[in-house]
Amino acid sequence: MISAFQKKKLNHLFSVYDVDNDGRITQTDFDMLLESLAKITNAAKDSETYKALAEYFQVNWETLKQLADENNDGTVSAEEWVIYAERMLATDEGFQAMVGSVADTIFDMFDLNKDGKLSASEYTHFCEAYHLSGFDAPTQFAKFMNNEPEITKEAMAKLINDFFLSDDTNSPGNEVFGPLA
Ligand SMILES: [Ca+2]
Ligand SMILES: [Ca+2]
Ligand SMILES: [Ca+2]
Repeated sequence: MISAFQKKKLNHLFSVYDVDNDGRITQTDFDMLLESLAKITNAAKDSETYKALAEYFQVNWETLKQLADENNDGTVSAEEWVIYAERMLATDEGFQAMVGSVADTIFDMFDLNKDGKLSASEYTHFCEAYHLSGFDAPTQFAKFMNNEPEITKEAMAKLINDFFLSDDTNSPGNEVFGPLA
């Protein structure tokens, strides 16, 4: 069972994925993410980078739809999302499938200078691509840094782990996708 606090975080993440704010996750949200990411990484439509990104988002959306769209209406509601996440988070394999590889890929996408670390400006790009708003990204980023100038992949994995699994309301990872409402 997930706690009420974990559920709150999952609902927050749902709103992150629901880029166009229509209350459900659809292909459109993934298309919008693809476009903002292509823009930030300067990937032209006919480039290999763009094709790889498009393929990545398509596979992700198809997988999510297959696993979460219980009523087969082609969209994932907030309720379906929480049920799906709760099921995935219940086992190590599920956690890896839902979170592990995604976190790695997203880190690599936004590590724009490919130095294996995430800087405040790279995190800001991440927030822009996901349309996270209502807060100052560099200030937010500073909360995660732990006296280091940048975040390593391992440190980010720990933050993301805490986002999904920690029940400690003081965990810095709780706000890795922006402050909780
Ligand atoms: Ca949507
Ligand atoms: Ca559905
Ligand atoms: Ca970097």
